[in-house]
Amino acid sequence: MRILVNCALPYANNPLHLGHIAGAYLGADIFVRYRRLIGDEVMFVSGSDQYGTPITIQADAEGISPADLARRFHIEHKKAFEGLSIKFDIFSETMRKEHHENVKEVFLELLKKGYLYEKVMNSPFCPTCNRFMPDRYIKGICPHCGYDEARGDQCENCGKVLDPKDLISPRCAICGDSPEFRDTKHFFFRLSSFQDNLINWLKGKEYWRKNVLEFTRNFVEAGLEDRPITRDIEWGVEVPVEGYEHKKIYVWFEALLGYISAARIYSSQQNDPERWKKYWQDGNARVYCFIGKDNIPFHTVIFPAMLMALERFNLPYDVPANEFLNFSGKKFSKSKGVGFTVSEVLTKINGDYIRYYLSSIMPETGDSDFSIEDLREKVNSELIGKYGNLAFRSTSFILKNSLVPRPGHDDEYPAVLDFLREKFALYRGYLDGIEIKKALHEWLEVVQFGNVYMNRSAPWKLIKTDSDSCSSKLYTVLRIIHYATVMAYPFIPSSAERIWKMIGMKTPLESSFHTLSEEPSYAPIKTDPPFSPVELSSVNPNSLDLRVARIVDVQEHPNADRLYVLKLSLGTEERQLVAGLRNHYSREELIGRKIIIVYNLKPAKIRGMVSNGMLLAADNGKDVRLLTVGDHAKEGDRVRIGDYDYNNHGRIEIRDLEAYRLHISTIDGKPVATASVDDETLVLNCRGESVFPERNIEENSRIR
Ligand code: B3M
Ligand code: ZN
Repeated sequence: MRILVNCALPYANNPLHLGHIAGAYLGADIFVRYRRLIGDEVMFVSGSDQYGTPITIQADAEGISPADLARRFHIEHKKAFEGLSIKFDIFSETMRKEHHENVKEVFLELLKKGYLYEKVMNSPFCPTCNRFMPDRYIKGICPHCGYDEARGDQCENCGKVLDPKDLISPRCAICGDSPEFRDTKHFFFRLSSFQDNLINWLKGKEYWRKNVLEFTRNFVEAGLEDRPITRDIEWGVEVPVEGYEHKKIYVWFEALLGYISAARIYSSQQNDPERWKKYWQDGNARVYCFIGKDNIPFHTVIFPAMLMALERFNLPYDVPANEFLNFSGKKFSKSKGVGFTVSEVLTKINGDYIRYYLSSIMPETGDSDFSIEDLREKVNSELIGKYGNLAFRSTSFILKNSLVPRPGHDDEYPAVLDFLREKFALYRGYLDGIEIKKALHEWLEVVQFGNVYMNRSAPWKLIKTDSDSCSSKLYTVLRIIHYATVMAYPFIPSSAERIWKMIGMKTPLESSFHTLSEEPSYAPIKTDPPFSPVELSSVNPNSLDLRVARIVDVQEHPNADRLYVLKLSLGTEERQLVAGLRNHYSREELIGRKIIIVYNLKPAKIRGMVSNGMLLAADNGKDVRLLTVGDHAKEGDRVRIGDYDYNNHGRIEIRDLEAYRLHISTIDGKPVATASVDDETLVLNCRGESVFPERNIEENSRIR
C-alpha cells in the first residue's frame, strides 16, 4: 500500500515539549516504521510553521527579525526530532519559496473557481498598539463555555472555533486595552458551500477515533461559515492580488498546504518531481494526518474542504488526533511552559527510553499523566529488566557454554510459535488501527512470556543432563527474542537494532517482517548488557535562571502610576525592567538595593516600556517585600533552587513561574524564599546562603 503520513507543522517560535511528541510526532513515527516494516511504500512529511503572529510577537520581544527566529527554531526542532529518532523524509519550512509558489497557485485556482471572494470585515484594532490585532491576540470570555481566557480564534477550553467578535469583553492580549472594530477588506473561503459534501464524506469515517469523529460531526452539523483567509499583518505569504500588498495569507490556510508543498519539495529532491502525486492524487493511496486534539477542526473540516475545492486531491483517510499529555495534572504545553522540553530531557535520558515511556502512556483516548518516577519504573522494570535482560542472559549463557542453538529437541516449540504468531497478529491489528499503547502491550506480553519460558526451561540445569534439549530450548528463547525485536523496532528503533545484532542477525531489521517465519541460525555475539538503567532524579526540573541584580536607577513609568522603570546592574551587563512597586517602595528605598530577578523571562513591553526580566517579591495581598541575599553574593550571581542549578532551558514566560509555587517558608525561625518542586520544598540559595525577604512577611506569602 502507498501511504502518506503528514504530521502537524510545529510553530517555530518555541521549543518542542514532550507533550507535542506524545501528541502527534511519536505516534506518527511508530506508525511509519511499522508500515515500512510490513513492506508499505511510505512518505513521511512535516516541517516548521514559520508564519503567523506567534512568530512576530516573539521576534519583537527578542528584538530580532521573524525570519531569524523562525530559522533558529526550525533548526532546534530538527535536532529535537533527531534526538528522538523521529525520522521524517522531509522536515520542511513554510518560508521556502516553493511553498509560497504552491500557496499562491492554490489561492489563484480557488479564486478562479469562485471559492474565494472579497468582503469588508469589521476587525479588532488596538488603538494603543496602533494595529489590527490578530485573532489569537484578542482575549475575552468564550460565549459558549464562559472560559475567560478564550482567544479570538479558538477557545482552548471548549475547542470551539471563534471569531474575535464573539468574545464577551474582548481585550488586547499585548496591552490589555479594549479593541475598536475597524473596516478592512479581506478574502473569504466559501466553507459554507462544503457542508453537505463534508457530512457525506464523514459517513464513511466510522473507523476514526471516536473523539475526532464526534467533534468533527458536531462542528459541521452546527453549520459552517465562510472564513477570512487573509490578514492585516506583514509576516506571511503574500496575497497574489493587487491592492493586498500590506496583507498576508492567513497562517492556517497556508500551513495546511505546507503538507503538499513539503511532499513536492521532497519529490524534487529525490529527482522524481511528480512522485508526490502518487500520494496526493492517486485514489489508492492513503493520507494520514497525525495531530494534537487542538488542531482537529482545521484538519477534518477546513483542510478537507480546501481539498474538495481543488477537486483532484485525496482527502485525509484518517486523522488520529491524540488528547493531551499532562504533567503533574497540568497540560504539557510549550506556550505555558509546563513540563519538559525535548532538549532538556535528551541531555539526561536516552531517546529510546523516552519513546518507550511515551508510547506506554500515549494519550490516545484520553489525557494521560507524565511522571519521571513512572518513566524510571517502566523503563527499568520492563524495557531493561524484562527485554534487555532476557536477551543478555540467554546470549551470555549460550556463549559461556559454547552452545549452538538449534531447533528440533523442544516439544513446546510449535506451541510457542503459535503463541508468537497470534501475538504478532494482534499487534498488527492494533498498529493498523493506530492503537499504539495496545500494540506495545502485546510486545510486553511476548517479552514476559520469554522470561517465563527461560525460567521454566532452566537451561542451566538442562545443560548437565541433555545438551541437545538445552540448545533447542535456547533456540526457542531466541525465536521469542527475534519476534519481540521485530515488534519493538517501531517503538525503540536503536535499542531493537542492538538486540538484533546481539542475537546474531545479519539481515536489516527495518525490513525483517517477511523473513519472520523463516528459521534463521542464531549466532549470538558477545556484548555488554544492552541498556543502562535510568537514575533517579535524572531530570533537573529547574528552568529558572535566577540572578542577583543591583538597582542602579529608578524612574517613574511615563504611562502608568503604579509602575517604576528600573535600571539594573548584573555585573557584566545592564538591564531595564518594569516593576509595580510604586505603592510599596520609594525611589530612595530602591536605589542600591540587591534583588533577585528571573533572568530568562521573555522580554515584554509593559505600557510601551521594554521590561527584560522580572524581579521577585513576596506578597501577602497587602504588603510587598523584595527578596534579597547576604553580603557575599555578587551582582550577576546565579541563585539555585535547592541543589538544582539552572538547567539551561532557555526563555520562559511569566505563567511558567506558577509551576514552581514560589512562596515564603519559615526555616530555623527565619523567613526564606522556597519553591515546591516534585512535592518537595526547596530553598532558593546563592553561595550557600538562603534568599530571604528584605523585611519580615508571614509564612506562605506568595512570591511573584
Ligand atoms: N502550527 C499548531 C501547532 O503547532 C500549528 C499546526 C499546523 S499544521 C498545518 O500546534
Ligand atoms: Zn494592544
